[in-house]
Amino acid sequence: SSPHLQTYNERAQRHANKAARALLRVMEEKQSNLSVSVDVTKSKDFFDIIEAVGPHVCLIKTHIDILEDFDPTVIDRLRELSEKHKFLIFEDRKFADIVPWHCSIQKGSTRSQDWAHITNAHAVPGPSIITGLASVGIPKDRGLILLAEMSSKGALTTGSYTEDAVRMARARRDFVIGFIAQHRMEGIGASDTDNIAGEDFLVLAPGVGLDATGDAMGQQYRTPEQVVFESGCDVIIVGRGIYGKGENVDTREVLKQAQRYQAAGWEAYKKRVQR
Ligand code: 5FU
Repeated sequence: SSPHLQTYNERAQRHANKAARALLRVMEEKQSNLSVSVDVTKSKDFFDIIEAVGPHVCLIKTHIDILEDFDPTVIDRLRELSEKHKFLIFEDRKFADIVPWHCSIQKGSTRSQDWAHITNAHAVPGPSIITGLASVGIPKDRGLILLAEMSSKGALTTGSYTEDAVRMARARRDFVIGFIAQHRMEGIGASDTDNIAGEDFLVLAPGVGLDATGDAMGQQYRTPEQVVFESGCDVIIVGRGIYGKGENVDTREVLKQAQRYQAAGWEAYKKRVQR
């Protein structure tokens, strides 16, 4: 049956990639398909949010370059919290360049391959982006997510672009574990000769909100029910729905919202695998 009708646990046992297996196991263990996107600029707010939501998430998504007071101790603390609360880390780096930058991710200031279990890339440069990132990520058991569909209004990630992104992923199923997308992607763009049996792409969906339908800058929100139950996505990515502006955060409110989204995401998943 299609992966979205199987339990996270069943999929964890079969997945070819170690980071994907770890994520699926954590989801089942913590009963959470919630990823919180911690898009704040001060490390105090960053850690206040992570401490509050840590027990309720499977994955913390970062844009590490937006921290105005970043220093290497941020990474040490983030890794400690990842072990303490058992969540994986996803650096939303959106690589989109030719291969030589992979030298820079090994040597630059943040070196996300050392601490992020998962990172992502645009498909626009073609298969070389996967080859390049795999050369750094595979030895460290990392997983890569490709952007197949974006949540913003007017996004160009549609039709044949999405299909080509899925074809690129299919060719590297050991490393590409899934997509940023709004729907399931197994079998998309496959020809009769492609072996798609056992294809299991994790679908991580941003643009999730319970109280808003969008923002003034083109973001579009769908509910956990729409994303997980109706469209079969696996992980809900929530930012402002949980921490609002993200300044001087009220950790009790953040905790309350995290629990609310965790419950909504899990309920939609239970409903999906039970049907
Ligand atoms: F690839 C994408 C996308 O298509 N839409 C997104 O919103 C990524 N995102 C990220 O998810 C975006 O960069 C934010 O980090 C996060 C959504 O945050 P929000 O506060 O829930 O809108």
